[in-house]
Amino acid sequence: MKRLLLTGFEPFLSFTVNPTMKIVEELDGTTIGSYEVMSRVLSVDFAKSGAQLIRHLEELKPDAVMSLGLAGGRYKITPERIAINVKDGAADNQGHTPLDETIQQDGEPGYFSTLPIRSMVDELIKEGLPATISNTAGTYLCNNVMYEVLHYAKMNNLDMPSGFIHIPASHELAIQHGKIPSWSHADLKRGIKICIEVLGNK
Ligand code: PCA
Repeated sequence: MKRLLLTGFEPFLSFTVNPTMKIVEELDGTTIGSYEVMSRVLSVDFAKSGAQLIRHLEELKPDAVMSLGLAGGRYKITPERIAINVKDGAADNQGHTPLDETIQQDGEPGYFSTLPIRSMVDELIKEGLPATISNTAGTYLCNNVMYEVLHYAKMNNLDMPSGFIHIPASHELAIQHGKIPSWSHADLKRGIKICIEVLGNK
């Protein structure tokens, strides 16, 4: 059985709940397609989350990594195409606001996702769930985490499919927030399970 490291994030900014946290916690220890899921929740912290993730990679030695993040305001499931070597954004949960910084000084300007993003989108749509490839993961923590994993895989010559998927808000979050579109938790979770199945068929 292959092992998948599935990560989510804690709440941040005006988002009092992070739907990715509940999804990864519920999928932890389950088997989906050819993968056994091992979940971890990451901090929204520019100084910490990269190192946190590398520690999980070294400890769990997964065959693949799928990281999830909330994109409050998006209304589709959006596998990300690329992570860029930039940290810049709103305050993280420790109040850091990096400006035009690089993530890794010796890193490439960008790394493409090595997850089967086109097949994931095709299958989600076939299953009736709105989805599209996103061409920007932003420059906040989600981009940061996606970049760190792909950089680590490259530096260590690992054949480890890795990448990031942004998801819309859950109804629970949207009602608290008041100004963003949302999906049911069940549909968000089903979407992620479909993505893991597609990865397993790769
Ligand atoms: N989404 C943020 C960081 C944490 C999360 O769930 C992002 O898109 O960068």
